[in-house]
Amino acid sequence: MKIGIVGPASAGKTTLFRLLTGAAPARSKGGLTIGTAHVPDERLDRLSAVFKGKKTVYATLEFCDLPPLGAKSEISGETAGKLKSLDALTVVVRAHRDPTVPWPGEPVAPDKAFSSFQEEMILTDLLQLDKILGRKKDKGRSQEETAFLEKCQSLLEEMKPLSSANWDAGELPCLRNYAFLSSRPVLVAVNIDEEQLQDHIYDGQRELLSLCEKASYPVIEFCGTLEIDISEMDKEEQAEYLAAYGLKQSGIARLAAAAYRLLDLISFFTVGEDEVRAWTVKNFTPAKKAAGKVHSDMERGFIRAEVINFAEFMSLGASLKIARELGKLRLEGKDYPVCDGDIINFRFNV
Ligand SMILES: Nc1nc2c(ncn2[C@@H]2O[C@H](COP(=O)(O)OP(=O)(O)OP(=O)(O)O)[C@@H](O)[C@H]2O)c(=O)[nH]1
Ligand SMILES: [Mg+2]
Repeated sequence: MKIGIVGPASAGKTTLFRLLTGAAPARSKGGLTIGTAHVPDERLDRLSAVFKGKKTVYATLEFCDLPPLGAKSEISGETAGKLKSLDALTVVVRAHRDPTVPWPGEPVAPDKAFSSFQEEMILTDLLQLDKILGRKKDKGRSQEETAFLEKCQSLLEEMKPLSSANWDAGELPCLRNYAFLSSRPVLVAVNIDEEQLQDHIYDGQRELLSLCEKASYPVIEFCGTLEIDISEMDKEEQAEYLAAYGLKQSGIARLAAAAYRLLDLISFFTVGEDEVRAWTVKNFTPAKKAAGKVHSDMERGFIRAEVINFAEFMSLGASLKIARELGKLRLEGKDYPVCDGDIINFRFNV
């Protein structure tokens, strides 16, 4: 799962990418700069404290730092190709007013920058759709497919991103197959300054939030310079610093968590003295398949999953022994849909 960081020039894309991916060196693949980000998880920290795990392994996400869009957020053919290879997009827009950071042209309010991007995404799809519909050799297209393409066309002509529509199970294969840009899940990251963070307001905020609500895009406001300071502090210092702004989590932690949810990903945990670890699966993954994440033998020889959810585990005094004695460790079969926060011990036999 890869998430592209995209937006106008100098919006703070690379700053965000570096904050998310930390010290790990970026890799380059297919013209993309890729880095791995940890998904902070307070539950995992607490489990690690309970089990005194020698190692704590967080869930990860891959982010890609992209070159800037055109002066009016135009998406070039080359960029469109890159964006289509990604599973979700984080659009960075600038609200901060630091005069030492030059704008690429006239200053653009964040809501305007975002709506330009959305329009460009829709226009890119319309162009692709025109080509598809005009293609002679595809005259043999099935009725379902034609209906799907027409539905796309009417949505796009109303300037609605394809991600905003409801798609039934029959349409989903088409949606995946055509990979239209505006069908991608989108998250909006607004780069604000400290004063705007303190006052909870910036120019264009109301308009931006309303646009994003309509399209069901989550919005994360972060202050790039402040996040750099925070990333250099230890945990205690971080907490104090954030509390002074009335925040519980850093913008980076909020963004990583939002990206995880955006991709419909959940975490289950395995616990032990050696390692306390979060594993990533799609929501509703059956237990047997989830076991395969940990080890292929566990999937092959799957017998049962011993499960307790994090919240219940903590409410029972954070003890597996007590949970077992009270019969609260459920034995689940191969089709059990794993839930976010499940602590699982896979029983297997190979
Ligand atoms: N004052 C201030 N400056 C910031 C903030 N975030 C980023 N910058 C500065 O803005 C400039 C551009 O930031 P980048 O992260 O390189 O932006 P970018 O979007 O990657 O830029 P391009 O890749 O050139 O399009 C740099 O000088 C950053 O130090 C912020 O929150 N506040
Ligand atoms: Mg950059």
